[in-house]
Amino acid sequence: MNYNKIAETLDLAAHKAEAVPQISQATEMNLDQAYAIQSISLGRRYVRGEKLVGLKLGFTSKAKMEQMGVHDMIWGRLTDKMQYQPGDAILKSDFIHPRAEPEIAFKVKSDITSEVTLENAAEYVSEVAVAIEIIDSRYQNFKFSLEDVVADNCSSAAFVIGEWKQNTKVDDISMSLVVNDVIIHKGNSNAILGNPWESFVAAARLASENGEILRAGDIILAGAATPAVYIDKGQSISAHAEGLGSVYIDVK
Ligand code: OOG
Ligand code: MG
Repeated sequence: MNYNKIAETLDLAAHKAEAVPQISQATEMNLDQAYAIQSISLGRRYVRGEKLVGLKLGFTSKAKMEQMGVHDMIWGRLTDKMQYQPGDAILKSDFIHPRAEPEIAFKVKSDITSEVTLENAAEYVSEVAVAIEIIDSRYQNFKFSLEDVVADNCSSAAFVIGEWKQNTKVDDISMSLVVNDVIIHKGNSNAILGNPWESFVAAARLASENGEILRAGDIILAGAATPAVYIDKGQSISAHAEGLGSVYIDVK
């Protein structure tokens, strides 16, 4: 398998906002290979000047696994170019078929070099926030196998984080995704692995298993609590989380 070629195909698909066929239809690929392709394709972004700012987990809720027909948690990388500020507008033309989902974000307090558990996780987090993740599969029809989506950096495309808050509860809180003032999806944060802190623990473990160190200031997106929704020009998208407030982004 030509890892570099596949990484290039996926990176260019994202860069040009043009969908490509699923890799797995032409090439057999296992998960390790898919993560290796993700890493190479991110390397191309770093060469263009993008900086790694954190990690995201995906398929941490049943709602998402069922929506996408996959069965396992995945992780991907977030860069500074993907980050927008609250109230910014994203350009639909920069994406292929973007979807939005409500998320919880953690900010890493200090470099993580030892094991994180549910008991000590809070010591490694300075702040938490509500977030919107924009996912945009580079595959035609937003259809993929688990290996395909991993190679495609887990559909990561953009994200926006609301006001960071200290010492604020993120487990068992209600969350919703709103489009133009209409609630599209409602859920509870515990849909994320039973407790979103489990996502932070998993991110720390996956990072260290894969030679990434989570550093002070890094952002972790815990995974969506509800299914994702297609978004379109002219819409205003917001995510709400009980106690964390709201964040919004416009689509132009
Ligand atoms: C993959 C990304 C999944 C989440 O929060 O579960 C994800 C996809 O659905 O395209 O970001
Ligand atoms: Mg997500």
